[in-house]
Amino acid sequence: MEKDVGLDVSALDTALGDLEDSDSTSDIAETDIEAEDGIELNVIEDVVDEDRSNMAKASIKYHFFSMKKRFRDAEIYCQNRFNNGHLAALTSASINNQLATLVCRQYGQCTRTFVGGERLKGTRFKWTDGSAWKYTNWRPKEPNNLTLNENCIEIFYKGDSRWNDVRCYVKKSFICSYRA
Ligand SMILES: [Ca+2]
Repeated sequence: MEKDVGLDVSALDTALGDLEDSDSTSDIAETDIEAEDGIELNVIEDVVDEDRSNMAKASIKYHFFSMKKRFRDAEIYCQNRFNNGHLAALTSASINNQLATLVCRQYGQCTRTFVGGERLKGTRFKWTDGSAWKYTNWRPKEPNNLTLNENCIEIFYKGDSRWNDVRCYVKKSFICSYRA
């Protein structure tokens, strides 16, 4: 019986040691600073090349910005900030899922976020970076174009990484992409 107690104590020591190590990195403060200046999202490159043939062999980088802008202002911000910059095109399930997971993990919350999809006409949409419109990932009953006024695409409506058409002039966080 005494032996069992001894084992428990040693396990507790190990757990406390791990806790102290992770506290010393002060993750929270660093994340707050990065959020102001964009958070780099490292999507696996092979997948990007495979799915975006019009940008073949280009190394595509993604940055999440927590600051909120209207869709058009966010697109212009991406263009000005990065060479060949645009709002991000979600052209495959892999890119969609990787970006969504990275934003939630690295920013710490799945906040409503513009990506680069905008309505052309009716049910036709395009990506602002010129990527082909092939893959779609709408939430159930979307795009519903509520009050015929939802011409831009967001992710994380109700925390869902699938897409919602939404008003372009309501300010939101956004993801830029560009060729490195
Ligand atoms: Ca909608």
